[in-house]
Amino acid sequence: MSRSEHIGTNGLPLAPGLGDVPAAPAKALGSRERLVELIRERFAGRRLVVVSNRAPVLHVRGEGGRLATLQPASGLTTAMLPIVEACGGTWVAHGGGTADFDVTDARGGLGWPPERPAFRLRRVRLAPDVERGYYYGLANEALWPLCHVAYVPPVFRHRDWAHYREANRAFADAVLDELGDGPGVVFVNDYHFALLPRMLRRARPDLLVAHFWHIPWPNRQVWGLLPWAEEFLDGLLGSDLLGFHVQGHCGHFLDTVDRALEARVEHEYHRATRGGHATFVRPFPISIDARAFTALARARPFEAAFPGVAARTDGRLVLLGVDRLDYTKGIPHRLQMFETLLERHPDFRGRATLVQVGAPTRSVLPRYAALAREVAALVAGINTRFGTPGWRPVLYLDEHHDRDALAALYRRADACLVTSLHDGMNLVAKEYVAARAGLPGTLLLSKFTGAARELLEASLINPYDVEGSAEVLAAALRLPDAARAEGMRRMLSRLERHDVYNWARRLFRSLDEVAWRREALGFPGT
Ligand code: ADQ
Repeated sequence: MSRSEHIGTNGLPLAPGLGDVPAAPAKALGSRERLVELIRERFAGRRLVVVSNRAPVLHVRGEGGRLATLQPASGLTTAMLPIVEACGGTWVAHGGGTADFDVTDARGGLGWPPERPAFRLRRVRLAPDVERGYYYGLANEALWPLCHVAYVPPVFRHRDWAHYREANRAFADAVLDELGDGPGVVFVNDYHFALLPRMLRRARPDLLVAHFWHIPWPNRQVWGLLPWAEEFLDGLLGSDLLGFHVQGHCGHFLDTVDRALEARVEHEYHRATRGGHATFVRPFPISIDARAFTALARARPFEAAFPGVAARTDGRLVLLGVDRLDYTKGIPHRLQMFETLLERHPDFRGRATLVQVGAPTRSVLPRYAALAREVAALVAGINTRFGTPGWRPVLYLDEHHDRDALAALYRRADACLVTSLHDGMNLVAKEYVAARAGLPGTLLLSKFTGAARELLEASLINPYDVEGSAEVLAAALRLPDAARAEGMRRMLSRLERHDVYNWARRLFRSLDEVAWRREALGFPGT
């Protein structure tokens, strides 16, 4: 255990009881086992197919043509991987790695992990212009800003729309090919595949289809800006169950359908019916595998994972930011907040270091490239203004990191700063709580995240209010360690009960209810 883990923010050794929460004893039946049991019992005989744009692993050619694997930084794959590992089935995803198809069978699939395959990964090949239009264009320059309402205008190109349809078609074909004629449950993920549920329903009305939308759903006026608003809604209403992180987004969705489409919306039953088919719309707040993340964070010493950072922060407070470099995460606001903290509370100068980890993402898009430049300039500005020969205020690590290294960094951090301008959930906040495992900590959390509805002991901020947020941060850092540990422990205990398996179990239980209803109504294929 590193030195910092025994020392509170006030520099005094931790009182007994403020330390690490001991590893929880194994329960009779853990949440992972309960999920697997539910799927075996209720969906026996149906093949499970999970669909997402991003794959859990990419194959690339490294130096000298050596084959290497990459695990992308993504909230979605973080959440889905343990589920698919537990339940088996097929995961259909874009094959975006340079060597992805060097290792697959003739249909583009492979067992994963190779040494002991837990599921089949089916990769979908997209032509470069289709990928550009569907992923970078429609998904990330149109839908992403439209849904997050972070004051970045969406861009609508008709060519992107054509590519989006084409990509959805390619994924639908892959799903149908994997299923053959057999019965199936398809779990579609995210805004990349709004048209997929309708395509699947047309081809195979007997399939059970769930769709989970990982980002916010805006109000109907904002959604109405989308030139293809009706087509998207119709596509999503091909599913049996549509999930969002929070009730507010479900309400927005039903309200949007009510105004924009020929459909019957019954708010009291949380459903919309179109062409005789009902789609249930419910909140399922996503989570992480908290116990596994705690174990990961304990496994690797921070000093070994980040020797350079360890040397520069020894004996100092570490404030941590972990994000994909995305404008919705409010990274410039966070840097300005830290600058304000140093300006107004000089006792933190020389004593606190902000470690900002920013994984590059969607960098070919101009808005993302501009953000990377803005962040680098802000970091340089703060370091020039406040830095001293022995202290660099901001350490900026603008690269992807392995999960075990990241976990060690979270564990070392005295505070984690989540300043999203809007976020469906935000798993970083949950990973921090799990990594600290009851050690004193400060979670500064934007109230515009789904996570803010659950992590009630966090210090909530409005990131647009930079000065106000800096004051909340200063006050939170000055709280006694007993209070900082108590809050973290409470959040951890809730997180352990509501982990990612529990999330999936609730979702599949709802899907099971839908299947019963369909059966009772004599729906095809049940
Ligand atoms: P994201 O926008 O990707 O997810 P988030 O939920 O915070 O956001 O997840 C990010 C994940 O990437 C975390 O697991 C984090 O550890 C990892 N990560 C971040 N930076 C990294 C780095 N430098 N190196 C390696 N890993 C890094 C979307 C929605 C969220 C929603 C999730 C899940 O935008 O609101 O919580 O999906 O539904």
